[in-house]
Amino acid sequence: MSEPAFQRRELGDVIPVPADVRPDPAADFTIDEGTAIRTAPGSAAARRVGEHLAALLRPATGYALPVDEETGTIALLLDGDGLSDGGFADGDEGYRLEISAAGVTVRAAAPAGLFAAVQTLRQLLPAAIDAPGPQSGDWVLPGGRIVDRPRFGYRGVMLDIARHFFTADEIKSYIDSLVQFKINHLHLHLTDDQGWRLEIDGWPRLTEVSGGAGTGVDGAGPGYLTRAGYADLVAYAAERFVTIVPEIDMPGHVNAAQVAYPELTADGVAVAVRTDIEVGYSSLAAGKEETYAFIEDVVREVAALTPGPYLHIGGDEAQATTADDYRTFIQRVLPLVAKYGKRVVGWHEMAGMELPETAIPQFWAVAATDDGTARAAANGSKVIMSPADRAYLDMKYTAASPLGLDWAGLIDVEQAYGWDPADRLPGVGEENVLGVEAPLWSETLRTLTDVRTMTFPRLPAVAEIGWSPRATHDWASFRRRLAAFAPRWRNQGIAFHPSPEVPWVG
Ligand code: TNX
Repeated sequence: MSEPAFQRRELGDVIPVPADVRPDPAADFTIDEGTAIRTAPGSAAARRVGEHLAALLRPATGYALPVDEETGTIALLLDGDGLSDGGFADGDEGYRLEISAAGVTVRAAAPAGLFAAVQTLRQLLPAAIDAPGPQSGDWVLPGGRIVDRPRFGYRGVMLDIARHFFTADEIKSYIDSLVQFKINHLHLHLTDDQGWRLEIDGWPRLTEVSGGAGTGVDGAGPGYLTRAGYADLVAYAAERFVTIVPEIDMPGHVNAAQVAYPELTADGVAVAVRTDIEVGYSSLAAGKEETYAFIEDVVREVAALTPGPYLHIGGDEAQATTADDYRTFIQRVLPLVAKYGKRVVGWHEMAGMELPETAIPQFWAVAATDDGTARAAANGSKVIMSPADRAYLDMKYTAASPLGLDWAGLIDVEQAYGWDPADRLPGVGEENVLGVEAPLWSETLRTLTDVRTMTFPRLPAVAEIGWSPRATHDWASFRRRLAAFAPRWRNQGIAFHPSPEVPWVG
C-alpha cells in the first residue's frame, strides 16, 4: 500500500492513541504562510513549547510561523478552567485539542500538556511534515476535538551506555525520537562491569581508566559523560519534559569501578578489565567502610547533578554477593540515597529486602510471579513494569535478527504490544503501577542506527500501553496506525526494523 506524502490524516491516527477523539471532518484546518502560533500570556515555558512546535513545522512548510503572545491561529494556552469537562484529575500532561476551520486551540493545565499536544499535532499532519526541507502540498489538520491524558505518569526508556558508549549528541537525538511517543523518562545505565560513563569528582580514575580506550564490549571505543556534559543533557531532556533517571549499578556489575580502584574489591587486589558479556561475577564488599564512603561520594554527586526525583541503584544479578551481604548492602545504601533527597529505584531483586514505601522496584523478569515485588506493592511501593519478554528492546525480533540477545525470547511488535502492566504480576494492580519502561541493553549495539533499529517499531507499542486507556488497546488498530510511521521515520532519518506484522505504508 502506498500513501502520498500529503494524504489527509484521520483525527485518531496517533500513537499513543488519545483517550477521547471526536472527529469533525467538516472542520479541517490548513496551515499556510499566514499561520502564527500564540502562546499563553506570561508563560516562558509555554513560549518554549510554541517555539518547539514552530521549529518542527518550519523546515518542511518553509513558513515563518512566528510565535508570540498576541496573535495566531494556533493557540497553546495554559487554561485549567477550560478543562473541567475533560476530567483532568491528575497529571500535568493532559491536554484538550480543538481543530476547526478557523484555527487550532490547545488547552492544558501545565506546559507538559502543551508539549504532549504538540506531539499529537505533529502526527496529525501529513508525513511530509517530517521532511528535512521544503515540500509543497496542503498542510491539513483533521477537524474535531481530542481530550487526552496518560494512564500512567511514568513512561520510560532505558539506554545502557556502559556496555557501549553513546555520546551526548547521540542521546539527545534519541530523546528527540522518543518524545514523539510521549515518553517522559530516560533511564541511563551509566555503569557496569565493562565501563564507567559518568565523571565523579574525587574519583577521576573511574572515567580516566574505565571510560577510556577499549572499555566497550569486545574492546570497543572509549567514552564517558563529563559532569558538564551530563548536566547539559539533563537540561536538554528537561526542555522536552523528559526526566533523566541515572543508574549506578551496585553491588554487582561493578568490575569497571574495581579496575579503577582496587580498594573497592574485598581483598584489595586489582582485577582485570572485562569486555565480555558475562554477568554476576563482580561485587562491592558489603563489610568494608571504604565501600560506603565511595558510594556516598557517588550518590551525593549524582544527586546534585540530577534535578529529577529518582536515583536508580541497580541491585540486579548480584550472584557474587551473599544474601546476607546483599541485605547489609541495600540497608546501608537506601538511607544514603534518601540523605541526598532522592527516591530509590532498583531492579526488582531489591524488593527481596525490606523497603520503605517510597522505594520503586522495577520488575524485569520473565517469571509470572514475584513475591518481593508483590510484597513491596502491598507495603505501598509503586512499581515500574519492564517484563523482559515484552518490554526489552534488546531482544532479537526474530532468530535472524543480526542485533540483540534472545534470553527472554524473540519479541516482535505484537508481542511488545500484547500485555497489560496492571495484570502482569499477581499483587501488582493498576494502583500499584507507576508506569512502564522499555530497557535497551547495549551489549550488541555499537551505533545510534543499531539503537534505533532495536527501538523502532517496538517502543511505540510500549508507549501506547503506558499512555492510552486500557479499553483502547487494540492490535489491529495499533498495527494500522504504526504502518503510517514508515515514511515519517524515513523523512527523519530514523532507522527501524520493518516488522512483517505491520502493513507498512510507502
Ligand atoms: C540482564 S535485566 C541484565 C543486564 C543485561 C541484560 C541483557 C537486568 C536488570 N540485568 O545486565 O544487559 O540482561 O538483556
